[in-house]
Amino acid sequence: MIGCWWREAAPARAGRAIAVTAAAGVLMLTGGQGVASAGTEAAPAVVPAPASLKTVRTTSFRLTPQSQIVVQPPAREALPVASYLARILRRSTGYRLPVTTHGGHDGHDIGLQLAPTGTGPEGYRLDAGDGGVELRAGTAAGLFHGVQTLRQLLPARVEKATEQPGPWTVPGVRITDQPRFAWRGAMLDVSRHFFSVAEVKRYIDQLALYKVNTLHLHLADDQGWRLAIDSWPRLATYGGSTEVGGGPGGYYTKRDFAELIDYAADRFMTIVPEIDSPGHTNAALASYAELNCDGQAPPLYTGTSVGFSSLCVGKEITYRFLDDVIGEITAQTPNRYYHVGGDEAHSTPHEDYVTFINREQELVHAHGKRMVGWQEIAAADAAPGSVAQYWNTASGSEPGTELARTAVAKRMKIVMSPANRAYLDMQYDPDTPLGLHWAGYVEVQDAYSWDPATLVDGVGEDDVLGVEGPLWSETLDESPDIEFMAFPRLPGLAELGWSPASGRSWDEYRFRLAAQGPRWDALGINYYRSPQVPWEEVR
Ligand code: TNX
Repeated sequence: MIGCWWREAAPARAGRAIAVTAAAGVLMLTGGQGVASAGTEAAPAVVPAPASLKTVRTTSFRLTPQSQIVVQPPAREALPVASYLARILRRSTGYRLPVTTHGGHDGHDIGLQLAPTGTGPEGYRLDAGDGGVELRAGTAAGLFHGVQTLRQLLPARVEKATEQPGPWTVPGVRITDQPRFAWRGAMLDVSRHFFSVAEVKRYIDQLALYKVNTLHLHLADDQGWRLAIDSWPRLATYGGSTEVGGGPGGYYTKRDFAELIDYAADRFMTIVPEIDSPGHTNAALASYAELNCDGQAPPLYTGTSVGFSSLCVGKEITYRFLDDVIGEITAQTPNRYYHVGGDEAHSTPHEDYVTFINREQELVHAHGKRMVGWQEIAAADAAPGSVAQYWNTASGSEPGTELARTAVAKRMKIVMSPANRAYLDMQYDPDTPLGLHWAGYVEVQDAYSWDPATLVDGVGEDDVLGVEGPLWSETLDESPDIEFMAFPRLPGLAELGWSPASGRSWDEYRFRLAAQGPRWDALGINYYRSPQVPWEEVR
């Protein structure tokens, strides 16, 4: 079994001023928005790379003070997306940009239309040129993802919160785009350190930029229970009262949680809740003595060890507790999944573990959801359509690779989160001031240069539901910390989840990634200036 042997705590906070060395000058920037190999045609620097993008050099679009955002009927679902776009563009351009449903539009306008485009439930078509911008999708989600692409086609200063000088030009493009995988996720551990509603919303906005559609919230672990459960109130009020290092912790009220779910939904992102079990449960065990096999509540825990706690598999109250918790949470979460955790249950005998996960799966099904869990749940009688989240490193000898094949044999789906590629809490190198390194150091190239459908022998394209970047928070406690670990790796994982497998290469990607830097500067995102990324060459 893979252990997690990291150092206890990280030293200073990550600073912004990290020196960057520019890489070889063979690529050039064009028009402030694109990068291209010398002598070849410029391609706009969009991340994730669209499935098909053609630049049309003879034309371009310019936003003007007269521009409108014109929504074609049927408008009801498209209007909120148009308003979202208008809010972003108005701040930096200072233009009025009225959203209207009246009439046609001319060369200054941005048109949004819900119409079949043959690009699936999340795809879109985007044409830009001197005739205007035409964004079409079969769903509002598709329009929303198309809007994210449009943002990246505009100059980086469009992301600023205050009025900036123009011109606001979009290169001539024809884009047809749709995702490779349905689950493009990020996980945030709000247990080891608590993050406020505002901090989670900030991360949601950043994830939406890269077409991430799943936010997995790790809501309970040994160090803290972070969601109010009416039938077991002490979970939050006591179990949520501290965090790693002994800080004040915190929890989301039901209203807070509903606010997060709505905020995510407005960005076409779904929240998958996780209550880790049967291990990683000290906060619950400390809150209710009756959940312990010996009837004794342990003290709250503020360290970073794993594998010492377990719910009591033999007691019926354990399942009444789970039924209540799962019932209250699933009543709030609209999507089809509930994450049971299931990892590193080192204090639960294997037979008990299987019994426990089987019973928990029944409860998840009784509440109308599919079970998701870390790879270990594949050892239980997981149902077809349940999801195993792969977290080992695929070196070949690890238990996770076998568990992943077991999961496939059970017709489960796999979400790929290999720790040495996708774990956003891994340090970039030995000097990274935050994070852990039990799975190794994960530089930006390591995080990008792999493929979800070829990583584990016996797990192919059809078995993979998607990709997720987990961000464990033993060493992180505020937004700048989240950002420093997620950026610039998260956009690369998002691209693995969205873009076609063919034609991707680190040598090309790193220039598109570098072009994101000025956007993050404009948005105030605290990112790691990896020396692998040619930041200076795209300024
Ligand atoms: C392993 S991998 C864990 C978490 C830790 C993380 C730190 C897995 C499913 N669990 O409990 O927070 O490593 O990187």
